[in-house]
Amino acid sequence: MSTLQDHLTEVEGYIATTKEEVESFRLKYLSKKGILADLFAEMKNIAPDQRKEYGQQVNELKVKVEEKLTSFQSILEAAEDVAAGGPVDLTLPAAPMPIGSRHPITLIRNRIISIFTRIGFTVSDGPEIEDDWHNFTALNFPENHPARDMQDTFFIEMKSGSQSVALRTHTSSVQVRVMETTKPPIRSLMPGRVFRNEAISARAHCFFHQVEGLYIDEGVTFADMKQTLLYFSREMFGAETQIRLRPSYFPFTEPSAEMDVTCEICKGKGCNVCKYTGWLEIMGCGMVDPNVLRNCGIDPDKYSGFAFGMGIERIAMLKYGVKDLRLFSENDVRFLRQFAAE
Ligand code: 2U9
Repeated sequence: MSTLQDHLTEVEGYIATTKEEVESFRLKYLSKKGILADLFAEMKNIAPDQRKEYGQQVNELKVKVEEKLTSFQSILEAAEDVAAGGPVDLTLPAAPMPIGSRHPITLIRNRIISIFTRIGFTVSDGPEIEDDWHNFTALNFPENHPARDMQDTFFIEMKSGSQSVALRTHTSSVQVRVMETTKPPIRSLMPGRVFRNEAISARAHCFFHQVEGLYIDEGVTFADMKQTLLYFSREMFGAETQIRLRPSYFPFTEPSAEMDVTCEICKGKGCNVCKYTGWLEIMGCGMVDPNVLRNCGIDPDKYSGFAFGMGIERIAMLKYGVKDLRLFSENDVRFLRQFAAE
Protein backbone atom coordinates (compact mmCIF):
# COMPACT_ATOMS: atom_id res chain seq x y z
CA MET A 1 0.00 0.00 0.00
CA SER A 2 1.29 3.46 -0.90
CA THR A 3 2.10 5.81 1.96
CA LEU A 4 1.44 9.53 2.10
CA GLN A 5 5.16 10.05 1.37
CA ASP A 6 4.85 7.84 -1.76
CA HIS A 7 2.00 10.02 -3.01
CA LEU A 8 3.94 13.21 -2.28
CA THR A 9 6.95 11.85 -4.20
CA GLU A 10 4.74 10.87 -7.11
CA VAL A 11 3.03 14.26 -7.24
CA GLU A 12 6.28 16.20 -6.96
CA GLY A 13 7.81 14.26 -9.85
CA TYR A 14 4.65 14.24 -11.98
CA ILE A 15 4.84 15.47 -15.56
CA ALA A 16 1.95 15.70 -18.04
CA THR A 17 2.34 16.20 -21.76
CA THR A 18 -1.34 16.06 -22.87
CA LYS A 19 -4.65 17.37 -21.56
CA GLU A 20 -5.89 13.78 -21.21
CA GLU A 21 -2.99 13.03 -18.87
CA VAL A 22 -3.84 16.10 -16.77
CA GLU A 23 -7.45 14.94 -16.54
CA SER A 24 -6.56 11.42 -15.47
CA PHE A 25 -4.15 12.86 -12.86
CA ARG A 26 -7.04 15.08 -11.58
CA LEU A 27 -9.41 12.11 -11.38
CA LYS A 28 -6.81 9.93 -9.68
CA TYR A 29 -6.31 12.43 -6.86
CA LEU A 30 -9.36 14.70 -6.67
CA SER A 31 -12.40 12.68 -7.78
CA LYS A 32 -15.00 11.44 -5.23
CA LYS A 33 -13.30 8.05 -5.12
CA GLY A 34 -9.81 9.47 -5.60
CA ILE A 35 -6.73 9.14 -3.43
CA LEU A 36 -7.34 12.35 -1.46
CA ALA A 37 -10.93 11.35 -0.64
CA ASP A 38 -9.59 8.02 0.67
CA LEU A 39 -6.89 9.74 2.69
CA PHE A 40 -9.39 12.18 4.26
CA ALA A 41 -11.77 9.27 5.03
CA GLU A 42 -8.88 7.50 6.76
CA MET A 43 -8.73 10.38 9.29
CA LYS A 44 -11.23 8.66 11.60
CA ASN A 45 -8.87 5.70 12.00
CA ILE A 46 -5.90 7.84 13.01
CA ALA A 47 -5.08 8.10 16.73
CA PRO A 48 -6.47 11.40 18.12
CA ASP A 49 -3.01 12.70 19.10
CA GLN A 50 -1.72 12.15 15.52
CA ARG A 51 -4.81 13.41 13.71
CA LYS A 52 -3.68 17.04 13.47
CA GLU A 53 -0.32 16.16 11.91
CA TYR A 54 -1.96 13.65 9.53
CA GLY A 55 -4.55 16.26 8.44
CA GLN A 56 -1.78 18.77 7.75
CA GLN A 57 0.12 16.26 5.62
CA VAL A 58 -2.96 15.34 3.58
CA ASN A 59 -3.71 19.04 3.07
CA GLU A 60 -0.13 19.61 1.95
CA LEU A 61 -0.57 16.82 -0.62
CA LYS A 62 -3.85 18.36 -1.82
CA VAL A 63 -2.20 21.78 -2.31
CA LYS A 64 0.65 20.15 -4.27
CA VAL A 65 -1.86 18.28 -6.51
CA GLU A 66 -3.77 21.52 -7.18
CA GLU A 67 -0.56 23.41 -7.97
CA LYS A 68 0.48 20.73 -10.46
CA LEU A 69 -2.93 20.78 -12.11
CA THR A 70 -3.00 24.56 -12.47
CA SER A 71 0.52 24.69 -13.84
CA PHE A 72 0.03 21.92 -16.43
CA GLN A 73 -3.44 23.18 -17.44
CA SER A 74 -2.11 26.66 -18.19
CA ILE A 75 0.98 25.39 -19.97
CA LEU A 76 -0.98 22.99 -22.18
CA GLU A 77 -3.65 25.60 -22.97
CA ALA A 78 -0.94 28.08 -23.97
CA ALA A 79 0.69 25.41 -26.14
CA GLU A 80 -2.68 24.78 -27.84
CA ASP A 81 -3.11 28.53 -28.53
CA VAL A 82 0.31 28.70 -30.11
CA ALA A 83 -0.36 25.58 -32.20
CA ALA A 84 -3.63 27.15 -33.41
CA GLY A 85 -1.72 30.24 -34.54
CA GLY A 86 -3.08 32.39 -31.70
CA PRO A 87 -1.24 35.15 -29.92
CA VAL A 88 1.70 34.17 -27.76
CA ASP A 89 1.60 35.42 -24.17
CA LEU A 90 5.24 36.12 -23.48
CA THR A 91 4.56 36.72 -19.79
CA LEU A 92 3.56 33.08 -19.21
CA PRO A 93 6.08 31.04 -17.21
CA ALA A 94 8.21 28.72 -19.32
CA ALA A 95 7.26 25.04 -19.47
CA PRO A 96 8.96 23.34 -16.53
CA MET A 97 11.96 21.25 -17.44
CA PRO A 98 11.34 17.71 -16.18
CA ILE A 99 13.84 17.26 -13.39
CA GLY A 100 15.20 13.74 -13.10
CA SER A 101 16.23 12.09 -9.86
CA ARG A 102 19.55 10.69 -8.77
CA HIS A 103 20.01 6.98 -9.42
CA PRO A 104 19.84 4.86 -6.24
CA ILE A 105 23.36 3.55 -6.93
CA THR A 106 24.60 7.16 -7.06
CA LEU A 107 22.76 7.98 -3.81
CA ILE A 108 24.36 5.07 -1.95
CA ARG A 109 27.79 5.71 -3.50
CA ASN A 110 27.64 9.37 -2.44
CA ARG A 111 26.63 8.39 1.11
CA ILE A 112 29.54 5.95 1.39
CA ILE A 113 31.95 8.57 0.03
CA SER A 114 30.66 11.24 2.39
CA ILE A 115 31.07 8.93 5.43
CA PHE A 116 34.69 8.13 4.57
CA THR A 117 35.75 11.60 3.39
CA ARG A 118 34.74 12.88 6.85
CA ILE A 119 37.62 10.81 8.29
CA GLY A 120 40.22 11.88 5.74
CA PHE A 121 39.73 9.50 2.79
CA THR A 122 40.13 10.86 -0.75
CA VAL A 123 38.48 9.44 -3.89
CA SER A 124 40.54 7.90 -6.72
CA ASP A 125 39.51 6.89 -10.22
CA GLY A 126 41.02 4.57 -12.82
CA PRO A 127 40.37 2.74 -16.10
CA GLU A 128 37.63 0.11 -16.60
CA ILE A 129 39.84 -1.69 -19.13
CA GLU A 130 42.79 -3.10 -17.26
CA ASP A 131 45.96 -5.09 -17.84
CA ASP A 132 46.74 -8.37 -16.13
CA TRP A 133 49.26 -6.75 -13.78
CA HIS A 134 46.85 -4.25 -12.19
CA ASN A 135 43.82 -6.57 -12.07
CA PHE A 136 45.56 -9.78 -10.98
CA THR A 137 49.31 -10.19 -10.71
CA ALA A 138 50.10 -7.18 -8.48
CA LEU A 139 47.23 -8.29 -6.24
CA ASN A 140 48.91 -11.60 -5.50
CA PHE A 141 46.83 -13.74 -7.87
CA PRO A 142 49.51 -16.25 -8.97
CA GLU A 143 49.69 -17.21 -12.67
CA ASN A 144 47.31 -20.10 -13.46
CA HIS A 145 46.08 -20.11 -9.87
CA PRO A 146 42.43 -21.10 -9.29
CA ALA A 147 41.95 -17.82 -7.39
CA ARG A 148 41.70 -16.14 -10.82
CA ASP A 149 38.60 -18.22 -11.50
CA MET A 150 36.92 -16.66 -8.44
CA GLN A 151 36.21 -13.70 -10.67
CA ASP A 152 34.91 -14.77 -14.08
CA THR A 153 36.70 -12.35 -16.32
CA PHE A 154 35.75 -10.73 -19.64
CA PHE A 155 39.02 -10.83 -21.58
CA ILE A 156 39.45 -8.45 -24.50
CA GLU A 157 40.60 -10.03 -27.73
CA MET A 158 43.72 -8.23 -28.86
CA LYS A 159 45.02 -8.33 -32.43
CA SER A 160 48.33 -9.56 -30.98
CA GLY A 161 46.48 -12.57 -29.44
CA SER A 162 47.46 -11.35 -25.95
CA GLN A 163 45.19 -12.55 -23.13
CA SER A 164 46.34 -9.84 -20.76
CA VAL A 165 43.75 -7.10 -21.29
CA ALA A 166 40.37 -7.40 -19.58
CA LEU A 167 37.44 -5.47 -18.12
CA ARG A 168 38.38 -4.93 -14.47
CA THR A 169 36.76 -7.44 -12.13
CA HIS A 170 37.19 -5.19 -9.07
CA THR A 171 38.33 -1.65 -8.36
CA SER A 172 41.38 -3.03 -6.52
CA SER A 173 43.24 -2.35 -9.78
CA VAL A 174 42.83 1.38 -9.07
CA GLN A 175 44.28 0.85 -5.59
CA VAL A 176 47.35 -0.71 -7.18
CA ARG A 177 47.74 2.36 -9.40
CA VAL A 178 47.42 4.67 -6.38
CA MET A 179 49.98 2.67 -4.41
CA GLU A 180 52.42 2.66 -7.34
CA THR A 181 52.32 6.45 -7.58
CA THR A 182 51.75 7.67 -4.00
CA LYS A 183 54.04 7.58 -0.98
CA PRO A 184 52.12 6.55 2.18
CA PRO A 185 50.17 7.64 4.12
CA ILE A 186 47.39 6.64 1.70
CA ARG A 187 43.72 6.88 2.64
CA SER A 188 41.66 6.49 -0.48
CA LEU A 189 38.32 5.20 -1.77
CA MET A 190 37.78 3.68 -5.19
CA PRO A 191 34.18 3.69 -6.37
CA GLY A 192 33.43 2.31 -9.81
CA ARG A 193 31.85 -0.16 -12.20
CA VAL A 194 33.27 -3.66 -12.41
CA PHE A 195 32.56 -6.56 -14.75
CA ARG A 196 32.17 -10.30 -14.27
CA ASN A 197 31.17 -12.94 -16.78
CA GLU A 198 28.00 -14.09 -15.02
CA ALA A 199 24.53 -14.95 -16.27
CA ILE A 200 22.10 -12.09 -15.53
CA SER A 201 19.48 -12.87 -12.87
CA ALA A 202 17.73 -11.21 -9.92
CA ARG A 203 20.87 -11.81 -7.84
CA ALA A 204 23.76 -11.52 -10.31
CA HIS A 205 24.75 -9.24 -13.18
CA CYS A 206 27.60 -9.00 -15.65
CA PHE A 207 28.43 -5.55 -14.28
CA PHE A 208 27.90 -3.95 -10.90
CA HIS A 209 29.38 -1.20 -8.74
CA GLN A 210 31.86 -1.38 -5.92
CA VAL A 211 33.43 0.93 -3.44
CA GLU A 212 36.79 -0.19 -2.15
CA GLY A 213 38.90 1.54 0.45
CA LEU A 214 42.57 1.42 1.32
CA TYR A 215 44.48 2.81 4.29
CA ILE A 216 48.27 2.47 4.38
CA ASP A 217 50.63 4.06 6.87
CA GLU A 218 53.21 3.09 9.49
CA GLY A 219 51.72 0.94 12.24
CA VAL A 220 48.19 0.41 10.83
CA THR A 221 46.59 -2.57 12.60
CA PHE A 222 43.57 -4.87 12.38
CA ALA A 223 42.11 -2.90 15.33
CA ASP A 224 42.22 0.29 13.20
CA MET A 225 40.29 -1.57 10.51
CA LYS A 226 37.64 -2.78 12.94
CA GLN A 227 37.09 0.67 14.43
CA THR A 228 36.93 2.33 10.98
CA LEU A 229 34.40 -0.21 9.72
CA LEU A 230 32.33 0.08 12.91
CA TYR A 231 32.24 3.87 12.39
CA PHE A 232 31.16 3.34 8.78
CA SER A 233 28.47 0.81 9.70
CA ARG A 234 26.94 3.05 12.37
CA GLU A 235 26.88 6.07 10.05
CA MET A 236 25.34 3.97 7.26
CA PHE A 237 22.92 1.73 9.14
CA GLY A 238 22.24 3.53 12.45
CA ALA A 239 23.97 4.29 15.74
CA GLU A 240 22.96 0.99 17.39
CA THR A 241 24.50 -1.19 14.65
CA GLN A 242 26.87 -3.96 15.76
CA ILE A 243 29.43 -5.62 13.47
CA ARG A 244 31.01 -9.06 13.40
CA LEU A 245 33.97 -10.34 11.37
CA ARG A 246 34.16 -13.90 10.02
CA PRO A 247 37.45 -15.35 8.71
CA SER A 248 37.63 -15.49 4.89
CA TYR A 249 40.11 -15.64 2.04
CA PHE A 250 41.15 -13.10 -0.62
CA PRO A 251 44.48 -13.34 -2.47
CA PHE A 252 45.25 -9.66 -1.73
CA THR A 253 44.65 -9.55 2.03
CA GLU A 254 45.97 -11.62 4.96
CA PRO A 255 44.24 -12.13 7.29
CA SER A 256 40.94 -11.62 5.46
CA ALA A 257 37.39 -11.37 6.78
CA GLU A 258 33.77 -10.92 5.76
CA MET A 259 31.90 -8.31 7.75
CA ASP A 260 28.27 -8.57 8.86
CA VAL A 261 26.12 -5.85 10.43
CA THR A 262 23.08 -6.38 12.64
CA CYS A 263 19.93 -6.32 10.52
CA GLU A 264 18.55 -2.76 10.47
CA ILE A 265 15.01 -4.03 9.90
CA CYS A 266 14.56 -6.44 12.81
CA LYS A 267 17.38 -4.96 14.98
CA GLY A 268 19.05 -8.37 15.10
CA LYS A 269 15.94 -10.31 16.20
CA GLY A 270 15.53 -12.18 12.87
CA CYS A 271 13.33 -11.46 9.83
CA ASN A 272 13.03 -12.60 6.23
CA VAL A 273 15.56 -9.97 4.98
CA CYS A 274 18.33 -11.40 7.19
CA LYS A 275 16.98 -14.95 6.73
CA TYR A 276 16.27 -15.10 10.48
CA THR A 277 19.98 -14.81 11.39
CA GLY A 278 19.85 -11.21 12.65
CA TRP A 279 22.97 -10.44 10.52
CA LEU A 280 23.58 -9.11 7.00
CA GLU A 281 26.86 -9.57 5.14
CA ILE A 282 27.90 -6.23 3.66
CA MET A 283 31.61 -6.30 2.82
CA GLY A 284 34.94 -8.10 2.68
CA CYS A 285 38.08 -6.72 4.27
CA GLY A 286 41.55 -7.54 5.54
CA MET A 287 45.15 -6.45 6.07
CA VAL A 288 46.90 -5.78 2.75
CA ASP A 289 49.14 -8.77 1.97
CA PRO A 290 52.87 -7.85 2.25
CA ASN A 291 53.37 -9.27 -1.29
CA VAL A 292 50.88 -6.69 -2.62
CA LEU A 293 52.67 -3.83 -0.83
CA ARG A 294 56.01 -5.05 -2.27
CA ASN A 295 54.55 -5.42 -5.80
CA CYS A 296 53.45 -1.78 -5.64
CA GLY A 297 56.80 -0.45 -4.44
CA ILE A 298 55.86 -0.05 -0.75
CA ASP A 299 58.17 -1.49 1.93
CA PRO A 300 56.13 -4.01 3.99
CA ASP A 301 58.66 -3.80 6.82
CA LYS A 302 57.90 -0.11 7.24
CA TYR A 303 54.24 0.13 6.23
CA SER A 304 51.07 -1.86 6.80
CA GLY A 305 47.47 -1.23 5.84
CA PHE A 306 43.95 -2.46 5.57
CA ALA A 307 41.54 -2.66 2.65
CA PHE A 308 37.86 -3.35 2.23
CA GLY A 309 35.38 -3.73 -0.59
CA MET A 310 31.62 -3.68 -0.90
CA GLY A 311 29.06 -4.03 -3.68
CA ILE A 312 26.91 -0.87 -3.92
CA GLU A 313 23.93 -2.76 -5.41
CA ARG A 314 23.89 -5.06 -2.39
CA ILE A 315 23.80 -2.15 0.06
CA ALA A 316 21.13 -0.38 -2.04
CA MET A 317 19.01 -3.57 -2.09
CA LEU A 318 19.22 -3.79 1.69
CA LYS A 319 18.55 -0.10 2.34
CA TYR A 320 15.71 0.31 -0.15
CA GLY A 321 14.21 -3.20 0.00
CA VAL A 322 14.88 -3.89 -3.69
CA LYS A 323 14.53 -7.59 -4.52
CA ASP A 324 15.83 -7.70 -8.11
CA LEU A 325 19.30 -6.50 -9.13
CA ARG A 326 18.19 -5.95 -12.73
CA LEU A 327 16.06 -2.96 -11.71
CA PHE A 328 19.24 -0.93 -11.20
CA SER A 329 20.27 -1.15 -14.85
CA GLU A 330 16.96 -1.19 -16.73
CA ASN A 331 16.33 2.56 -16.35
CA ASP A 332 12.58 2.14 -15.86
CA VAL A 333 11.52 5.63 -14.74
CA ARG A 334 8.72 4.18 -12.60
CA PHE A 335 11.47 2.58 -10.49
CA LEU A 336 13.89 5.51 -10.61
CA ARG A 337 11.25 8.16 -9.77
CA GLN A 338 10.76 6.59 -6.35
CA PHE A 339 14.13 7.97 -5.28
CA ALA A 340 13.26 11.57 -6.27
CA ALA A 341 12.69 12.66 -2.66
CA GLU A 342 16.25 11.76 -1.54
C1 2U9 B 1 44.63 -3.68 -2.67
C2 2U9 B 1 44.73 -4.52 -1.62
C3 2U9 B 1 43.59 -5.05 -1.06
C4 2U9 B 1 39.98 -4.86 -1.30
C5 2U9 B 1 39.04 -5.84 -0.73
C6 2U9 B 1 37.30 -7.18 -0.52
C7 2U9 B 1 38.02 -7.55 0.58
C8 2U9 B 1 36.00 -7.78 -0.87
C9 2U9 B 1 34.18 -7.87 -2.36
C10 2U9 B 1 33.01 -7.31 -1.66
C11 2U9 B 1 31.79 -7.63 -2.43
C12 2U9 B 1 33.99 -7.55 -3.78
O1 2U9 B 1 31.84 -6.37 -4.61
S1 2U9 B 1 32.27 -7.57 -4.05
O2 2U9 B 1 31.97 -8.77 -4.74
N1 2U9 B 1 35.43 -7.31 -1.93
O3 2U9 B 1 35.53 -8.66 -0.20
N2 2U9 B 1 37.91 -6.22 -1.26
S2 2U9 B 1 39.42 -6.64 0.67
O4 2U9 B 1 41.27 -5.26 -0.98
C13 2U9 B 1 42.36 -4.72 -1.57
C14 2U9 B 1 42.27 -3.89 -2.61
C15 2U9 B 1 43.41 -3.36 -3.17
C16 2U9 B 1 45.85 -3.11 -3.30
